[in-house]
Amino acid sequence: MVLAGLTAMSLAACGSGGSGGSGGSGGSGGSGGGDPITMGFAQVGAESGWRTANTKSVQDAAKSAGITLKFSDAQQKQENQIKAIRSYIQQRVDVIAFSPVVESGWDTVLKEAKDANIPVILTDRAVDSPDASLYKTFLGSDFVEEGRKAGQWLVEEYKDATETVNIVELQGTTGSAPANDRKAGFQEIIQADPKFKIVASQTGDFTRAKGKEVMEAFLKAHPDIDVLYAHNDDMGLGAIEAIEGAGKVPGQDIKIITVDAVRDGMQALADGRINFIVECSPLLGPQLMDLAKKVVAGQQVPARVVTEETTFTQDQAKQVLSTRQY
Ligand code: GZL
Repeated sequence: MVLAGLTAMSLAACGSGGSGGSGGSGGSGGSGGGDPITMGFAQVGAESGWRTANTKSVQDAAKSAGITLKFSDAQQKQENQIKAIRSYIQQRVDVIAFSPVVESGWDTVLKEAKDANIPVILTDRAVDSPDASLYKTFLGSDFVEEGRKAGQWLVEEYKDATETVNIVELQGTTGSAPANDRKAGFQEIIQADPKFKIVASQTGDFTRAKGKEVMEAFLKAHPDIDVLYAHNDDMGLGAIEAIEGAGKVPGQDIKIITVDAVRDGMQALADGRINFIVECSPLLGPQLMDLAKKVVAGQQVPARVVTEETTFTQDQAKQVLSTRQY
C-alpha cells in the first residue's frame, strides 16, 4: 500500500506526459532508489570549438554529479542520433538527453522513448514537434535573440552610413534551430533599414573548412562585400582565411560578426580580425545534470531553461580573454 501510494505520488508530480523516469530503471537509478542515474547522451558531432566545449561540459558535469554517462557522437547525421537514442531505450537508461542536429523528424523516436517511460531532455538545440509531451524540458540559448543582437550591433555600427551596406551570411547547418533562428533574428532587425542588403546567404555547416570554401565563392561573386555575418565563430575563422587569401583585411575591409565566443573567436576579436561576437554558452553540463536528477526523481521542471549570455566588442575581448573557460 505504501509503495503504491509513493508510486502514485511520484507519477502525479512528474508533470506533462509519461512518468518522471520510474520506467527507465535500466540504469537502476530510475526508481529513485538513490542508485547512480544512467544518462544516454546523443551529441551532434565535433564540428566546432563550441561543440567540443559543450561535450567537455557534459562529460565533466556527469562525473561531478555521479551520473553514469553513455555518450555518442553522431557526426552531424540525424540517423546516427536516432540510432543512438534507440540504443539507449534498449539499454533502459534512466534519462536521455540530446541536441537535435536539425529541428524536424524526431516525433517517432521520441514517442518510442515516451512509451518506454524514459524521460528526454533537449539540450542546446530544439525540435519543431508540436507535441511538447515528448520531452521534459529544453535547456539552451534563445537563438533568435542572438540574431537580433548581431543585427542591433550592425545597425548601430552603420547608423551614419547613407550608402548600401552589402552583407553576406554564412548560415549554420541547414534545418538546425540555431541556423533558422539566428537568420530570423538578424533579418528582423536589419530589415527596418533598406540600406542593409543581404547579397548572398548559404550554409557553411558550422565548420571552418566549409566557411572558408563558401566565403571564397562569395568573394568571387561579390567584389563589394562590406559585412560578413557568420552563425558561428568557426565559419567566421574559415572565412577570414578566404578574405586574407583575396588580399583583403578582415575586420576592416570586411566587418565580421559571429556567434559563440569560443577562445579562437575571442582571440580574433581581440586581434581586430572580427568586429563583434554574440556569446552562446556551451557550458550546459551542470544545469543538464541538475535537471536530469529532478526529472528522474519525478519532480516538476520548467518547460524551458534559457542560458544566460552576453556580447563582446574588441575591447571587451582583450579584457576577458585570459579568463575564458573555453
Ligand atoms: C548553438 C550550437 C551551435 C554553435 C556552433 O547552440 O548548436 O552548434 O553555435 C555549433 O558552433 O556547431
